[in-house]
Amino acid sequence: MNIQNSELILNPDGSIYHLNLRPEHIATDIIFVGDQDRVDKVTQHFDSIEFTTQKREFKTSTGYYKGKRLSVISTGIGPDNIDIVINELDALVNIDLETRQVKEKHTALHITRIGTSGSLQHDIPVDSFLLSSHSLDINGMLHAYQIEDISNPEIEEAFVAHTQWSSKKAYPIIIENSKELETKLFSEQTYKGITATAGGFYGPQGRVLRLPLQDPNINKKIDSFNYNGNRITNLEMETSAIYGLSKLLGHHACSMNAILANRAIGTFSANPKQLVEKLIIYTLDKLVE
Ligand code: R1P
Repeated sequence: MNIQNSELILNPDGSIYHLNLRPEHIATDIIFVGDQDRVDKVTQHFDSIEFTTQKREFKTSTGYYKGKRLSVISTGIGPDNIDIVINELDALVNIDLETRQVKEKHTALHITRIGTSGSLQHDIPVDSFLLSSHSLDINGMLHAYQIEDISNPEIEEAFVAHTQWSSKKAYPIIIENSKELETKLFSEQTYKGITATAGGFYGPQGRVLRLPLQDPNINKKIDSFNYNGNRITNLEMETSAIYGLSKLLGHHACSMNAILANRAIGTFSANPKQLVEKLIIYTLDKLVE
């Protein structure tokens, strides 16, 4: 069946609508960053860059690091952007853009996010690295899809009971990372835990400036959740959407987090740029090992 022009939108040069990319522009190993300025911070370490483009917050550069072809893409902020980025990247490799038909042969992408995040636990300090073994989706974007095969009802039910999660909010979903990528990226230099992904920076992450929260104790309840030794270690805004859509579409994904803040203690890194730079180099080297 042909996918209609209104559903799969291409630009006049044949590139996909938001990312501005054609299939030949991307590698199958991809690094996601949030901030578009972070793309150059990654590619400055490359041997060579073959292609760069940008539309809105989506900047892509493809090149070689120590002989491995990699694309670096900025996703901007939030799960709504991840819906665009992953669906469009998947279309580039798994849909024939000329015939508008799904290809018979599936191509799996390997997606590693290098992000910044706030720790929720006293013992996961500022300036550390954390690999997301799972992600807890509390933003709801994934509920637009059929998620039965990727969710983990037992732990989700335990989380709902522990937090007395309001039924008016999106039902939480726990999604696993790619064990293949985790094996490459994990070391004694990284903490590991469940990363919660919120759909906003302030209220949805329990921050209060002038607006009271639906549940003023939500962060304390999230911090104290423990399921067979699995804790929710940090909060950010993309990982569950990346894990969920990657699993549904047959791609591999793993998130690496630079812990900039410790929300349990109230501290913030004295040198966030240096920490992100260290995580970039660590991740690049692990990907080519
Ligand atoms: C919020 O300031 C942004 O920073 C974090 C959050 O997930 C959100 O995107 O990640 P990035 O630094 O990767 O953008």
